[in-house]
Amino acid sequence: MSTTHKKLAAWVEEIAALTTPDQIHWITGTDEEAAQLNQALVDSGTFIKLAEDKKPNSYYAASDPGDVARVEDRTYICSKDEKDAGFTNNWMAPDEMKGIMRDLYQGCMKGRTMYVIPFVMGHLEADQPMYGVEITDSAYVVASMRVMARVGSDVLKQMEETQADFVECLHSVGAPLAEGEQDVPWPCNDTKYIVHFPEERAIWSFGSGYGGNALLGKKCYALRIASAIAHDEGWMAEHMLILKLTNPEGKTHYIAAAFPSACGKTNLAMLAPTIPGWKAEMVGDDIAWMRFGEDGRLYAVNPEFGLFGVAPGTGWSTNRSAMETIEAGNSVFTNVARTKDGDVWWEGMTDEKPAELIDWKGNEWTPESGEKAAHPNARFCTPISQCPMAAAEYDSPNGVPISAILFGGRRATTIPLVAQSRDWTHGTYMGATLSSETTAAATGAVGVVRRDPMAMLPFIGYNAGDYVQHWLTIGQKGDADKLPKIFQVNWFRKDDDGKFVWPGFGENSRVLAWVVDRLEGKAEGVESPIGLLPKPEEINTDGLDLTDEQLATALAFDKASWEKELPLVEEWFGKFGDELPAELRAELDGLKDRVANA
Ligand code: GTP
Ligand code: SPV
Ligand code: MN
Repeated sequence: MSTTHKKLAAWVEEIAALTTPDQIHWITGTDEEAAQLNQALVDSGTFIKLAEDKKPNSYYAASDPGDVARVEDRTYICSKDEKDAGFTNNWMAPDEMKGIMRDLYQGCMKGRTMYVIPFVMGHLEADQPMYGVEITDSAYVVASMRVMARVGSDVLKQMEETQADFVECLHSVGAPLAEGEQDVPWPCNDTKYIVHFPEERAIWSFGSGYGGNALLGKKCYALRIASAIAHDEGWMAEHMLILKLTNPEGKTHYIAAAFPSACGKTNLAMLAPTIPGWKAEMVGDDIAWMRFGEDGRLYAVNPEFGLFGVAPGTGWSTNRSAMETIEAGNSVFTNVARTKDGDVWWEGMTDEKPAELIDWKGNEWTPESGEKAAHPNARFCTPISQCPMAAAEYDSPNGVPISAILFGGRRATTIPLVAQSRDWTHGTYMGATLSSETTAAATGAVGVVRRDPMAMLPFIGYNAGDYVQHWLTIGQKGDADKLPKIFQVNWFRKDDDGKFVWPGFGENSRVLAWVVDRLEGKAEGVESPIGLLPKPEEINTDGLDLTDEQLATALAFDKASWEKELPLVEEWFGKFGDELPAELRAELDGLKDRVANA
């Protein structure tokens, strides 16, 4: 065994005996190793190398058409007690699940290499480094994990020195190869399981090679397992971007924002402000771990090292920084379209569509094809360090103090552009009742409104009632004037013609400016039943092609739509049963009164 870490050595030996790989490869993290793995992926047909003068050291992969997104219906929280998984999660008794999965894992790496990836989520020099080790039989997973997390020998060495505990992350694509059998470009299995054992801090994943199902440091560890750890230890693991915003006076605020999958976190994290004098820098684009600092403020760390971003909609006019990040190379593109000259393309990258492409399914494509060239959940996987507007703090072990938290989602109606909560409890209510139209980031129907508490519906690793209570508890622990102020936002409200009323993207800086003005006491706002709304004149619309009526539509509290919304919230709260915290019930009761009297 290539480690002096006793627990790790024993675990690797046990898994190798179960899965019977041809060989074991301990990932060191060097560039030479990456080059070898990339070449092996090209040789096996998983990767196509992109043209060096277009996207240096970058690769294209097309998944199996049935393995393109997270599989929420195959995702389980296997706590000992069913009650601890709560109503938002699938559950099975741990022993029963392990029985099923051991049968699946039996010999599942035959004909393949088993890779052992030591990694750390967050900084290696954090006060409490959060280690993990992923065992996988997918070189694609290794290539992606290398971008998304800090991996390799440095991590292993530090783990060995302290015999540190780590999260066991077991992954197999579930496609053993018989003697002499030719591999397919994207091995996977129709049977998929994404399973978490929160008490053991362990993850077992089988059958999928797709991002959130297979790069286990990301959603499985940094959200589901970490949220359970955070609940026990008094901190927070959240589905949030972290943005550093500096106003024209030079004052900096750090803002965290929770939006459901494919609802705009990466884009807001890479905001290009359209109002003069404002500067935005990115600290994180998907996950925030927040702990109280000694000064009583909440500090957020981005536990990741890379960006796994939605490709479609990312373009030179909407997200220039993301385009520059991928231009720098060292990236993996999955389920995008390819140009004939060895580059990538997707819907929304350029205003004009290329005359011909090879679509994500490998077919010849022209603008007349009538089909999308890239899958709607096509992704780029690229190092944060290459992002031209990354704040130096993305790599800080201790994180940044958060001044404001935003909750947002895709809602065509009802939810205004921005509203400030009265206090932390009201803000927790806004988060707990957050809703959004479903997107292609998970399998299943798209465009259906569902409740998505704190944008964590698919990622809460324990009982949702305990989770919202944990938010309230954090608020009780914190000092009211040091806690972040909580706001709700909605970039996706539509007019009667079905068009977005707010232009979004860089123009969202105008909304953030109001948020900052509120933090600094420069904007007064106007009370409404649902929270404090901006006065229209408090939103800077200089140079914006927006009529007063359109602004009013974006900002409006609309009584009729809230009368329709309240029964939906009532139904949602009903699902919590007696686990619904009384404070949240009281918030709903108060809201009902205010809406009725409006
Ligand atoms: P995950 O990586 O799945 O967690 O997604 P995300 O929350 O980071 O979403 P992302 O920023 O990748 O945006 C998803 C889609 O929404 C992309 O197609 C964007 O172009 C689009 N989008 C993002 N911000 C805005 C906005 O302000 N307005 C509009 N209309 N669309 C937006
Ligand atoms: C999401 O779906 O929220 C993502 C992509 O960020 S994945 O890592 O696949 O979960
Ligand atoms: Mn996400």
